[in-house]
Amino acid sequence: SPPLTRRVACPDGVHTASNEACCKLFAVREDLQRNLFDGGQCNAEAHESLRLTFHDAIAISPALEAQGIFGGGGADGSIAIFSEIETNFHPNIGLDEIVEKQRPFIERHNLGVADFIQFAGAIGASNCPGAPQLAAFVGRKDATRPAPDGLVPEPFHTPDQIFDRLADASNGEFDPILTVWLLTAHTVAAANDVDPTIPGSPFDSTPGVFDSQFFVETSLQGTLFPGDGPNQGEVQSPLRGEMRLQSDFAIARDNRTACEWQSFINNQTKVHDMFQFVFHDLSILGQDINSLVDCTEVVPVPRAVVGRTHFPAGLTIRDVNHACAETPFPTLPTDPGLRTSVAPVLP
Ligand code: HEB
Ligand code: CA
Repeated sequence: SPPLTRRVACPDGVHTASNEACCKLFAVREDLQRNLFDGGQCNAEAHESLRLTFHDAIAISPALEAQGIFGGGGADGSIAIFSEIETNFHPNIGLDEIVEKQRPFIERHNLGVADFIQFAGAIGASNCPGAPQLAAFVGRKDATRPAPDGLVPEPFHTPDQIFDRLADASNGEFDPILTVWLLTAHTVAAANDVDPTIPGSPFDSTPGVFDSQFFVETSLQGTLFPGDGPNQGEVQSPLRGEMRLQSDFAIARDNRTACEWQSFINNQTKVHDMFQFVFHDLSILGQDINSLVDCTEVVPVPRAVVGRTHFPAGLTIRDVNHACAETPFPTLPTDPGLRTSVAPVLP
């Protein structure tokens, strides 16, 4: 049998941890769950906290550095430390709100800003049934300067632009396939600012569940704009109340990624495992893993996914844009009843 891991007793007198550097995270976790995530919900703030992890981490560019230009520090907290600069960058629209909601938590706890942002995203995601237990590290170096503008992908960017940007940020690791894995996050997501007339419009019909419905619903023929669209970065969606990003639409149909996209449908193990893998690497972009302490044990193991993969009521395989030539589209049941509209995610 494996050797027992020696654990340390934390100063709070309640918890034990594999490394004493993890002890301070227990109080941060309880504070977040109670006071930001409504007692452990996969709520709007949980979604926004997960989005913030990406917008902080992805702002790093070895390509700019090679030209002698500062390329940003990746997961270094710069989006909150220099929020007056970075939340004014166009792709970061709306993130000023979650940055300001998180700020008092950062002030109450003795944790770096970079560590806090990634930890809050991991705790938020843990409230969404079906999500993986996301990685949590302590010890990142906080930013001393803001990231440059132009490094966060926009929904109106082409797949080429997005694939190039993600590859640059990760020294080639985030290729088109891993970009699909990263986009699994849009299964617990909504848009507030793409169409400001309909804030909280989700990308799938189950924004509170980390399931594969996002991959099903982005594969359906678009038939309507849920609000006053078309807006920049928006294309037609298949359901009233549902927002579809042009970038998700295009990557779902691109010949480099269509089969990978389809492979997530009805494969919860893949949804779970691939996002766990890519978030680990996303969350430490620009940092040296050897100087970090792994505190993933503090992140709750999420509940299992609820519900089965399905076509929304009234829609069937005939409504699919079948973009993967190699593999048949999975056989799925259709939800019973009349077609309904997708409810917004309210703050
Ligand atoms: Fe994301 C959301 C885009 C990736 C996560 N996004 C979102 C939005 C947009 C985007 C536009 C909406 C905003 C508003 O509010 O209006 N993304 C995008 C792009 C990309 C992405 C273009 C690249 C491809 N994401 C991503 C990733 C992640 C994410 C990678 C991970 C982490 N997002 C997210 C989330 C959300 C979003 C979670 C939701 C938020 C809320 O709900 O609020
Ligand atoms: Ca979902």
